Amino acid sequence: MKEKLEQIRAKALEQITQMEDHEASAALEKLNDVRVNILGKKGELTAVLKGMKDVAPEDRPKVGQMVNDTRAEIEAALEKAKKKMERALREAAMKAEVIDVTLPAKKNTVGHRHPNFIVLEEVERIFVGMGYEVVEGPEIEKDYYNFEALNIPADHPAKDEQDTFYINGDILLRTQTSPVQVRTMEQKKPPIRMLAPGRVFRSDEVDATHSPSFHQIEGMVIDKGITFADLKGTLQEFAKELYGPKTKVKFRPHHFPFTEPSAEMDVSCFKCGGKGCRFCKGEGWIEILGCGMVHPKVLRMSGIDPEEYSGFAFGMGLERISLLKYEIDDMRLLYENDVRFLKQF
Ligand code: 2NL
Repeated sequence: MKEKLEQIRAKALEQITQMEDHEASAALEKLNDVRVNILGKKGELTAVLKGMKDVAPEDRPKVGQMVNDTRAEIEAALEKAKKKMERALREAAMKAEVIDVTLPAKKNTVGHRHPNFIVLEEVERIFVGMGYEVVEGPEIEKDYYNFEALNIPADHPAKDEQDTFYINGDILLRTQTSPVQVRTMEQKKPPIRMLAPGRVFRSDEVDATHSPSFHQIEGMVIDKGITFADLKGTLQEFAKELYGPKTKVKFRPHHFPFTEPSAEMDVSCFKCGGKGCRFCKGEGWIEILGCGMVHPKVLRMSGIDPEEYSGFAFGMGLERISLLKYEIDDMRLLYENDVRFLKQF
């Protein structure tokens, strides 16, 4: 019995010592195997304990003591090895997680203001300086606000499904920001001095100068005694602020259903000063906006008496102004938002 116990003890301690050379996580598992094989229900030491009935009664206390001592010694060795392995595991994990505080910090990549936004803020600054209020409105509109209230008849080519995104027969994606002005006229008594910038939609194929979603800035002034002279003076001032004090403007007759009379405004080429160059295609002039006196029918439909009040309005494409200002030759670049492109402006 004594030899048997000695043999179990020696084998167990040897196995445990061997384990310490193994990779820690595998060794922890094997350590448990040792525990089960020796101390477990069917373990070797347990078997010895079960054999006690064959030991002479007078020897039992002594043998029992020996079994207990052996068990305690093996348990202590197991516990010690387990602690050692757990420490090794923890140290390995800490090593793997080590933070190198001398590494350079991760670069913080900030974006850049979009050219459209830079131009929008500039245009807003100019008109706010002249007492205008910036007003926004819904991008999904009623046919009434987008067309009818602007004196655009049902059979007008702009109303074609080819040009306008319809949600249904009555609801559409606005094709201009004029509905914002109509809504303002319905709600406010003149004087009105407003700027209506925003996203608009037209069913266009994407190319260097077209996109199905783009931006417009419209403006409108309504008060007693507003004339075409106010329109001209205002827009001339705007052009000088935007393109420099030497800028000249020229108005050409045009037609819009919502203004009468209507005009398009050109500015003297800000590249060549009007002599004619590649930029203005030899013209010396560059078209930048459409404008006119608000049609009396449009005023009346929105509840403003055209006998008492008159006004002017204008509209420009934001992308067009950005492309010209920054000499960008393809509108698609404005929608890609590649920060390497945006950072140039
Ligand atoms: C263009 C021309 C224009 C307007 C927009 C307007 C709005 C109301 C009444 C009358 Cl509520 N007019 N807006 C007037 C003239 C021209 O835009 O070429 N835009 C890109």
